[in-house]
Amino acid sequence: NLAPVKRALISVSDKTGLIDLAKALAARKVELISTGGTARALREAGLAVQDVSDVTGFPEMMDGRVKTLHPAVHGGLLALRNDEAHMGAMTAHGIRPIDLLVVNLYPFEQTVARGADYAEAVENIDIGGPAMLRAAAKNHAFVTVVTDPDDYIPLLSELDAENGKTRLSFRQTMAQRAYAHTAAYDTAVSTWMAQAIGQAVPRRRAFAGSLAQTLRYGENPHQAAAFYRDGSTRPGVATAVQHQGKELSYNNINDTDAAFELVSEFLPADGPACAIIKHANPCGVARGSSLAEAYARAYDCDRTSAFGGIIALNMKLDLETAKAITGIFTEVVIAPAADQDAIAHFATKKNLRLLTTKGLANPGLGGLAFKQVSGGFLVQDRDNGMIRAEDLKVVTKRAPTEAELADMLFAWKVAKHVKSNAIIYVKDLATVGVGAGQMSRVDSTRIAARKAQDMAEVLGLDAPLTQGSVVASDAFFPFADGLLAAAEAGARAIIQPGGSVRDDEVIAAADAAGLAMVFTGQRHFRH
Ligand code: 93A
Repeated sequence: NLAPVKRALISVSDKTGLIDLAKALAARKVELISTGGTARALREAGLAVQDVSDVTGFPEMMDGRVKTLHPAVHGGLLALRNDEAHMGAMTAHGIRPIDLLVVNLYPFEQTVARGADYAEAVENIDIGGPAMLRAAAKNHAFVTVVTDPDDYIPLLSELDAENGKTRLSFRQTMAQRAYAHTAAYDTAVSTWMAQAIGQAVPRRRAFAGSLAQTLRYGENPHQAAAFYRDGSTRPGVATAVQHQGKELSYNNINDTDAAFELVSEFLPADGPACAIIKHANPCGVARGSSLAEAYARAYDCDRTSAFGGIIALNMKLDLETAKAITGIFTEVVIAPAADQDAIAHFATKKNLRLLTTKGLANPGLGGLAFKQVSGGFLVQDRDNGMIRAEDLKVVTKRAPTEAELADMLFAWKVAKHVKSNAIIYVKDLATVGVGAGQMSRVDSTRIAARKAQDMAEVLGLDAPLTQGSVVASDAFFPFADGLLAAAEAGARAIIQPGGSVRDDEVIAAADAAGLAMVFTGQRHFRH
């Protein structure tokens, strides 16, 4: 019943695959109409094309702001071919049907990403393109719309298989993609504008991303999954370059993100640092005099869990560190950069993925964080809280020593990246026990101490490294029991937000045990 595709309008900013597509359409006797730049490219390739200005009877005007916004275009896209009145209107106004629309939009996100100013960003908001995409997609009963160059080959296959026509199911799939494309596009504009006018609060915002990758599966093999980018240029897992190894899995991406966000807390100017992540929690974080030493110290926090872990480094990966890392099975290594000989060393390990990011992520940067709940999702500012030594309030009789203070600030940075309830024991700028994700704080405190005890046996130490350690707690101790458990494990100093109704009790217990304790006044719940 539907007629074969006879007339196509092509208007694309991304000219990838354009000429091949247009040649293939011309070979199938499809008439081509195009806008300025697209028409020029087609003519240069020797193709016959009609200018959209000849179709509308108006020149492209106002710097191209108005080129296709005309009834000769929109009537041709929107008319119901089985409606006499619609067809009558077409005849009365000299409008001819457009059966196929190929449009991709002004590269708004790329323009903004390369630092364009406000006026240039505004000029790159495509109006005519989305209008046509939405019109053609609405009329998918009769019109085929294609917006992604990856769909050009499927389109041609469809036309060949269907004698120059397309099936309804194909048009529906393409229409759905067109709406996803225009929705994501307007979202990018809205996100940019919120930032540009300083309205970064997560209110009245639209959210969308562009498909980066379809994943083999989600958290579990029975879950389908995909990875979307939000257009941010911030160094991280979404913008990293992968040098080798198989495709990242859903869990890999999640853990790699956790690892890199954590290690980015540690400025390279203060020396090398390494974080090892398992199931989104760190099982070892350390500084060292060299990167290899930082890795070795992080590994020694919990060698059992580090197996099959994800490693993030705050500096360029060197050969020595690369060699140490390949001593055990590791899933992913992410670093700002990597030396050639380190890359060459990793090449022998086919299952190890190496990612480089061209820098660290600024932990103080704003942005939004999402969490899905049934029937909706929660949006909040990302946790960019950062504490300096001068923000700390000493609440015990004993003040922390310089070394304890340095360990406290280190432990606090780690605590921000550990699932609540989070308890972290640190000694000499290395975690020695991590308690994560427990329903009671005292359990986290005990689990971390017990893990340190286990490691003391593995390392052949007389006493666990929690002896003489400092402890960070992501939220206040509601009772003195957690603090006492830490003291029992040998902790000498505590960093925590404070703010419990029983703070006095907790402080008295710390004083009685001879501990030094500081309050940050800031909490780092993470769920
Ligand atoms: O400035 S627009 O919003 N006004 C329009 O009427 C219009 N029609 C198509 N931009 C418009 N387009 C866009 O031009 C298309 O979405 C496409 O991205 C681009 C193609 O322009 P050219 O063919 O000149 O390279």
